[in-house]
Amino acid sequence: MAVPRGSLRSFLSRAKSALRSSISNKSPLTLVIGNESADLDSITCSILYAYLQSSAPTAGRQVRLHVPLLNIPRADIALRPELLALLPHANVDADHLITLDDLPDLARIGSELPPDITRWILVDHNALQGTLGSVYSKRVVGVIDHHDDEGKVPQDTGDEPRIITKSGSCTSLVTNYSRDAWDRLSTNALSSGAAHGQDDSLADDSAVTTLWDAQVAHLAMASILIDTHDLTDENKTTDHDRKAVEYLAAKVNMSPRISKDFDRGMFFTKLSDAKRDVDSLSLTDILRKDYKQWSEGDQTLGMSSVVKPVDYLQRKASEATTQQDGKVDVQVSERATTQQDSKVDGAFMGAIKDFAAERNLDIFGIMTTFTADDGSFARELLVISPSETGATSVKKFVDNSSAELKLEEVDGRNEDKTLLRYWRQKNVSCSRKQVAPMLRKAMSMQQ
Ligand SMILES: [Mn+2]
Repeated sequence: MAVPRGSLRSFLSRAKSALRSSISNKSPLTLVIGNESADLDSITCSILYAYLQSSAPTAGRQVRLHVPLLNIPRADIALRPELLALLPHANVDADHLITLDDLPDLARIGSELPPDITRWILVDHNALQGTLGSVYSKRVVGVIDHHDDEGKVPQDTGDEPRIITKSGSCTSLVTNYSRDAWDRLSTNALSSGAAHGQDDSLADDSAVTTLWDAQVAHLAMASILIDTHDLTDENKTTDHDRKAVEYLAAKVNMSPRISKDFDRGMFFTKLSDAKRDVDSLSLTDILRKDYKQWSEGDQTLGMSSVVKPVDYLQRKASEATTQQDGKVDVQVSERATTQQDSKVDGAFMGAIKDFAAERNLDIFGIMTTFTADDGSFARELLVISPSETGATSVKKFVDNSSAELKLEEVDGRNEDKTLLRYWRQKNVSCSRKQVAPMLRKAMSMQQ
């Protein structure tokens, strides 16, 4: 079933009710899902893909309603201040978003949402992880992604895309893939008068459809700007990203109502400031905010990406332990951007060991990014391993990758059977997208 062209807001409401009725009637369902870190990129590219493919015919393909699914529980939306800052620009409320809470309970999901009625499109990852992966990975019909190809999606995806290529943001790839469909949608809406009567405050159909386009364009542009530092990060920005931003800026400029107030630099700064403002979050929430997990054989790796240095996290941990009620409401000072190179202390070590133990991890890695005192972009990598096999994998990783990553040790020891390594990562061009595969390779060498 194709849906008539409407705003993103009305599309998300329709998609949510379609999901509900598919679950109760066992009727066919197509889902578009980003990765389980559910960063801004994963969220926006799944929504963009679902919105455009649900409304716009692509040659040779049946038009179906696509449901965009955030790969997190609803409560975790609150951990993403940059998303909350962005949603008003797209005229969407957090309640409109569709999350894992809208699926049946994971313990019964295979019977309540049988795999054979589902089709899955993966965006911003190319191997479905966890429970969803074990139940639905054979039902993946298409992928658009910018991570290393894990070879899990069949080479021939028929009418559906199989695009896996390097770009700063996956949303750029989805934007570029969808531009013909989007342009047809804008034109069709204008000629058919589909928008008529949906927004009385606007003078004519053209104003309505250009407004809807501008709102969707904001949503998409946000991730590309965040992932490429407003197209200035040379290590990340590709032609895909530049091309997509140019196209999206044109969509914004088509709307007289939106374009008069739009300033790309200010838009980027607003989102970037929101993303870096984690002072109100607890240490555990900061670690959960952008977290991914993988299994290799019988070992499990978890990795958190964090927008503050280890020193900041250490102070969060020690302040948390001095709070009677366990709530962190003390502001950690912005000395945080200064790299202190502190040794890892007891409170922090305890907190990250607990985090790893709760998830049964063999290796837990934390990658930090921040601006150093001299204004340069800096990275750190910290790894703990509470298991013997994990520790062996970490040593292999060090042998194989420390030269490439230019790791400089800040702290390293074994404590109560837990191995700890903490480095400055001088090769700042490698993010989790590169470092996780290096760790996973070291893990798989032990199988
Ligand atoms: Mn991404």
